[in-house]
Amino acid sequence: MNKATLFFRIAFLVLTLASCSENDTGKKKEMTRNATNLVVVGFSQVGAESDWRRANTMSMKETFTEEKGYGLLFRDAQQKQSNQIVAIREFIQKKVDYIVLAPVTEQGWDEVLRDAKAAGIPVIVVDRMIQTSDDELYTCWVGSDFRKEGDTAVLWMEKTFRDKETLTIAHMQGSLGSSAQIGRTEGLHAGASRNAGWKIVLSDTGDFTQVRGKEVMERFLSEFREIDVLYCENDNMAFGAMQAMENAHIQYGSNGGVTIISFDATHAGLEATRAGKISFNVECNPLHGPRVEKIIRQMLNGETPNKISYVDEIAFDAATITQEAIDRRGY
Ligand code: GYE
Repeated sequence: MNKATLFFRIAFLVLTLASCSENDTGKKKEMTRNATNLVVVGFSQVGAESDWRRANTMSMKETFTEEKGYGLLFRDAQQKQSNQIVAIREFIQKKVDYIVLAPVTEQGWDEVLRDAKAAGIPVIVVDRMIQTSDDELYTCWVGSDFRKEGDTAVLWMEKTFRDKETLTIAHMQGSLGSSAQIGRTEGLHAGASRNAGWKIVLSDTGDFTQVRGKEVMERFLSEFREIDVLYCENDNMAFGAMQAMENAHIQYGSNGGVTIISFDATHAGLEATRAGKISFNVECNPLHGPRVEKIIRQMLNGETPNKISYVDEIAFDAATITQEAIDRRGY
């Protein structure tokens, strides 16, 4: 550790300890922060529910380091919006320079964001979107086009199953009310409404986790076994569903049985795709750290970032995926 880093560490510790004390005056905190010269970022993260999420957390932590001039306050909400509201209030109280929010759900942010705005703290929304009564309550958003992801999966289904008169679909949804669930679900529903033979026979949320994915699939199989397609809104739920199918001796994959469609295309997800367990996997990129940093740099330079920025994404077909694509995958 060089001297500058040591200085920043000590200074940041002083800042954190100082702001923990409830009796502190705002003035004193301000003075302590200025002494560090760090840009303080409060990041409210959804949780640690999936490989995607862990990669996203890593990307943020690797980006907002003291070496690069940042002090990061990281708060894991354990998939509860109420925890995120507590975290944002803490960030306001600590007078962070920027609030970064990866929201659990789209709704319910107006009140706390009004407080952030009143405190003059810019809010950058990342990954999932939010719906607010007033767009000025947040500075900007960067993330994926989830509806487009759903449409990409549906186009593949239309092409792959064009000769099939009926198609029975089990739909494993992500966390209800999250943009990732809403967009991917809308895509499937639009596909089902224009393909008369498509029947969504089962539908439930597995909350984006492997454990819930397994439980939900067990229940699905106890209700209905003639499933053609499992439309699964992320890789981890797909892994859970695979365990459930293996335990129930249900065949799945590209060689016959249940065809699995998944989202995220993480390293493990791509391996399962190459093995033919997942037939089609739509990419969702979690490496948002540098994107958020770019936004903060723009603001520090007095520029106005784009209100909405979508990340480019592709998809992987089990029939064509290469080992090289997997090797290149860093998450
Ligand atoms: O697909 C899932 C994660 O919001 C895009 O959340 C994200 C989703 C991702 O838990 O794996």
